[in-house]
Amino acid sequence: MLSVKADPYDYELPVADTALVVIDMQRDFIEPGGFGAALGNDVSRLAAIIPTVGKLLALFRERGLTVIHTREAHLPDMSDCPPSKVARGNATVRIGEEGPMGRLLVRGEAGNQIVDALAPVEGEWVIDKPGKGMFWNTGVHERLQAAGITHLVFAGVTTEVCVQTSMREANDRGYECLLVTDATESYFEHFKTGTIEMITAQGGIVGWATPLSALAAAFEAKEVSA
Ligand code: TIU
Repeated sequence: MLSVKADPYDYELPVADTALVVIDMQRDFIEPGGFGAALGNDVSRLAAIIPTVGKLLALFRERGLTVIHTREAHLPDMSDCPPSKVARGNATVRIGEEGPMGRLLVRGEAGNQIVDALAPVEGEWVIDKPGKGMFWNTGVHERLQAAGITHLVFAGVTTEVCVQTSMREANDRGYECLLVTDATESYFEHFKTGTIEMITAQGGIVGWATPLSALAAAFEAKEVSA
């Protein structure tokens, strides 16, 4: 068991029963010409966390731990995309329509892939999710249970939309969740801050939060003492 300095108090992390979940680090949210940009957002804020997410991935990969990547992705026939989701907002190009990187938020399109720097490697789980949360219509809960995973460490984008929704879904299913604060980002700075406060308030009503340095220090301290 690792003890990680975190808010609102130390997070106890059972190494073998913990998975890293990297939410939606896709070109569609992070690069110009994707879905995030079509909604009018400044995507450069999200690109800035790629190196930190890379270091977090390395921490788990070097130790052979479970790594899960999610992608917000719809079937090419859009049968898993509610019309309300397509209609929402004032996007210049809508979900399912052709953009510079292919059809927005559609499985298999160039823009729907995880950014090259964080691409999944052999053996890692890649979960295509039609919703904002990672549990809706994905079967991932059953897979996690079969693997004996009880603790989830979260990173990715965006903090208040797909990351927070996934953490809340995980919370309701009994997982102990830790958010890595410098490995997540929002198009809106105050939403990121507010989300971290919401998660950790009231004694960790949704979970815990900590920077990558504290998580890395906890791994290293255990390995030195082992
Ligand atoms: N728009 C926005 O902030 N997020 C999403 O639409 N999806 C995810 O957060 N992945």
